[in-house]
Amino acid sequence: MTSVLKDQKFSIVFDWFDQGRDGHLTRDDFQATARMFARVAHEDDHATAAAIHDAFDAWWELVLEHGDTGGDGRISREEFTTVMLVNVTAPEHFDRAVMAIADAVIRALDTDEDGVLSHDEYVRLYDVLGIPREHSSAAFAKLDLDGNGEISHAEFRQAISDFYLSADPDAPGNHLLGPVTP
Ligand SMILES: [Ca+2]
Ligand SMILES: [Ca+2]
Ligand SMILES: [Ca+2]
Repeated sequence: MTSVLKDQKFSIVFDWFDQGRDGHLTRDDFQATARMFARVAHEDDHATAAAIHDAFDAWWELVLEHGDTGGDGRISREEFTTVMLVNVTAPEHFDRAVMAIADAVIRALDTDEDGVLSHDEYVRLYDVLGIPREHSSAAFAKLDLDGNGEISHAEFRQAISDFYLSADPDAPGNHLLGPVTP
């Protein structure tokens, strides 16, 4: 198994984070992406918004410290896919920079506070992030691993792990952001 699939998934993330659409990632891009994610939180829920911003700050610091091999203070696509593979998804970094966002997002999406995400609760994430609905309903079906019509905290964490860590083309979490075809 090569890392072609992972490269492709990280490249999707790169395009998603490149809010300035200039082909490089900067601190501004990460902060803009954090603001977009923080919109899932209720306007009074400052703790969740802060957790999301802290995690994106940590992610950016990792990317800049370990990934800016060209030393120009911004991150090219190649620098990003490499630093994601080598550093950000390493066990000592992944929870703080990536899973912390997932945990905050789940709390914000579970508006009825029953500990699981219904279809309507889940697809609101995609609306906030600007991902088309046709992808969100397909993703919900794939990520609901036990098929009980709800996405549990564990199922969502598994999806995030699959997406960022798995080189398996059949991993359900590959569908997190829509179709992936290496
Ligand atoms: Ca660079
Ligand atoms: Ca719920
Ligand atoms: Ca389920």
